[in-house]
Amino acid sequence: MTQRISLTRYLIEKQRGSQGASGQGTIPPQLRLLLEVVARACKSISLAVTKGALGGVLGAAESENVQGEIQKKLDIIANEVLIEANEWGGHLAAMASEEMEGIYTVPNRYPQGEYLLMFDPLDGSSNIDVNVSIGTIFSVLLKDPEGPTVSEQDFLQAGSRQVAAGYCIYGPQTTLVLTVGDGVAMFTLDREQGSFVLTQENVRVPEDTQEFAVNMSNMRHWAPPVKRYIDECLEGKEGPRGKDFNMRWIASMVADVHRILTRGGIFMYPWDKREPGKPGKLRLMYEANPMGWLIEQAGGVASTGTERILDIQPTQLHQRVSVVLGSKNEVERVVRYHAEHTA
Ligand code: P6P
Repeated sequence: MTQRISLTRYLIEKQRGSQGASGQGTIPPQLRLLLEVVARACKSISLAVTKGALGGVLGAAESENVQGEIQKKLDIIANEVLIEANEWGGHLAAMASEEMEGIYTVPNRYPQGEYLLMFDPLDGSSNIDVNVSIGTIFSVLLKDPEGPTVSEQDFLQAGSRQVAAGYCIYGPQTTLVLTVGDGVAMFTLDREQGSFVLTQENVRVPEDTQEFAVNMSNMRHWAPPVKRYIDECLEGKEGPRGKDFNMRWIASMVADVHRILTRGGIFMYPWDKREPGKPGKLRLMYEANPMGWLIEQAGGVASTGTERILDIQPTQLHQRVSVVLGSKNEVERVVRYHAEHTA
């Protein structure tokens, strides 16, 4: 049986920069600590999610988040778990969350660190009550060491400046998927041991696919290049693509992206004309950027349709973005269709 490498050992070897099981790459001690704490918080969230009705955690809370979305009880629980797990460790300066309007600065009673942590504590929460996979998405930036006290401005960095990103998917398995900039690794939670165990590293997204993920009910609202791409997929063998396509839409980005990291595919949540002023539905800082980096680190492409997601210079903490990510050759085709449309 292959030796089981725990997340702790994987991160310690990353910290040492040894050639161990994880290969090249090093991370500073404070980042290792941060990632261990986030993983521990995800274990707690997984326990709460798995209890479901037995834990009295299903259903809606009587509140809305900053996005104007009705919060689920588990949205609030997951947010609190991440805040409480991370605020005292001394590795963070501040946190930002889909569930909170402004940033959460580490209280003065705790030492301040140099990292900034952003998260969607429970993505896909509309699926909670129907027992479909959901997950936690997180992104880590470095605060400007020379800067004054931490503010929202510190978070407004392009996705290319992330130092770590990942998600934890709560499905048939609880799996943590992580990058620190030298490839993507997956860790499955061994519930008997209570630890995450390395189950895949050097994850690669196949450059081609026959599987697309999009919410087809929005088709009439899409821009022409997106409609052209999906129409051609639907024409299958008889059409210009010369091959049939399959469709998946879980309405849980974590689950759709996990499938793409596992077997390829293209995921799209494009701009649509229902809210022309909004570039898209998904949030840049704690959904598109971390997922986009993971996809790129696995050899895929992450675009808005017209530009690389990780190049976007954010102007607002909760800004939205159009997302087209996954298998390189398919995403590049969508980008080409956008360019041809505007030419
Ligand atoms: P729709 C979940 O609410 C989410 O933010 C993503 O996880 C998911 O991909 C998308 O929205 C689903 O959106 O419009 O299909 O419900």
